[in-house]
Amino acid sequence: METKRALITGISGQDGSYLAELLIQKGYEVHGMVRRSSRYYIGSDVGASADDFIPRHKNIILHYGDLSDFSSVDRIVRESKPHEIYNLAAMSDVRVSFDVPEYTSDVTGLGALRVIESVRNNGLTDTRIYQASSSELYGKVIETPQKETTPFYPRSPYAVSKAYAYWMCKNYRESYGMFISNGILFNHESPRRGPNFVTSKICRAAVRIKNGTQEILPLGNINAKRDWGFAPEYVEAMWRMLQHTEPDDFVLATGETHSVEEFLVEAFSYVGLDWKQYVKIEPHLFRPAEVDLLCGDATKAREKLGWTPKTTFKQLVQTLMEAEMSHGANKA
Ligand code: NAP
Ligand code: G4F
Repeated sequence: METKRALITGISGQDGSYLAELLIQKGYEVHGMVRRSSRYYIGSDVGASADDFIPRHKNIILHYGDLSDFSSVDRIVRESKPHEIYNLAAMSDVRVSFDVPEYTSDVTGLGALRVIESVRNNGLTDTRIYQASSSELYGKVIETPQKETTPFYPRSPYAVSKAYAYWMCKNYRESYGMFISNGILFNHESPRRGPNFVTSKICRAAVRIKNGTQEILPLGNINAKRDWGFAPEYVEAMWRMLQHTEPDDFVLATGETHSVEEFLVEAFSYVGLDWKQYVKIEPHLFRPAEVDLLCGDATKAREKLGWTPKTTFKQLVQTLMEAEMSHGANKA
């Protein structure tokens, strides 16, 4: 039987790294789009550069490219001829998207169009595509919990760009019969989370404060509530979406919501500290428009994909703190 080929854009990110590991385990040949500046987390190769990385994993083939550059997207699609594409690359920082709205629209919005248009232009009619959509689409929420039928109300340039990508994917599915599925994922975290996201920032600070190498933790809106899950479980569902009989849109979420303050309590109590003594609320860390509450209903994913999240909020914080305690010194 022919070896299955998958192309992952954003392979160097949190989800891309877990997904690459999962697909390798399943026997795939994995192609990844990387930028010159990309760094890796796959296996023990934390921090390896692309050039070093290429010879080490015979089933991972990295291609230099950029979602803002159609010629590179198109070349990578033609070279890899993937059975499955996971479009995970994005300018994924919501707050930063307010500072770089045009760039965010180009990469996070138009980037998705470049991927699906390349597949269409190259006549890859059997290629299945996963688009990384986001619970940020729900923004100023119309109903709680949010599910696939909940109307969108995006609240940031990032979310508006993801809305554009979501609708383009849906339109290509309906117009050209392409197999494109949107995963509407609520926040999911791991020890590989980028350092600017709030869970990573809090855990790192708690350990550093405990060790005496940091004094305060500047934060923005700690009243915001999120539905936080564990990233490795979520990438498994991305794969399931592309094995499903038909393309569709699926919410992935835990169904529980917790505030940033609750996260602080758990993380700081893990190292025996009172967060109130160290957190400084900084106006510049608030967003021009905030998403106050996200809480997802993943019933459809459970019923159609057989997917349920396993890690509870407390277990998640523990996992992140344990990793931070053991690896924190290397993550400066
Ligand atoms: P992440 O860790 O921030 O990774 C983003 C990836 O995109 C990185 O590999 C980055 O490469 C790549 N990238 C950025 N700009 C690019 C460009 N112009 N061209 C090519 N690649 C580019 O994000 P994540 O948490 O893994 O999330 C994966 C996807 O799911 C993203 O689309 C995100 O918006 C979406 N999402 C995430 C969550 C979540 O809670 N994690 C929830 C819903 C949706 P470099 O290493 O070169 O920077
Ligand atoms: O960790 P965050 O930056 O994640 P956010 O904005 O929810 O976005 C993440 O999840 C989305 C899915 O819902 C993804 F689509 C997106 O790509 C990304 O992965 O912030 C979480 C909450 C926000 O309400 C924010 O205002 O934490 C609040 N917060 C308070 N102080 C802070 C801070 N967030 C960050 N990053 N840094 C702070 O100092």
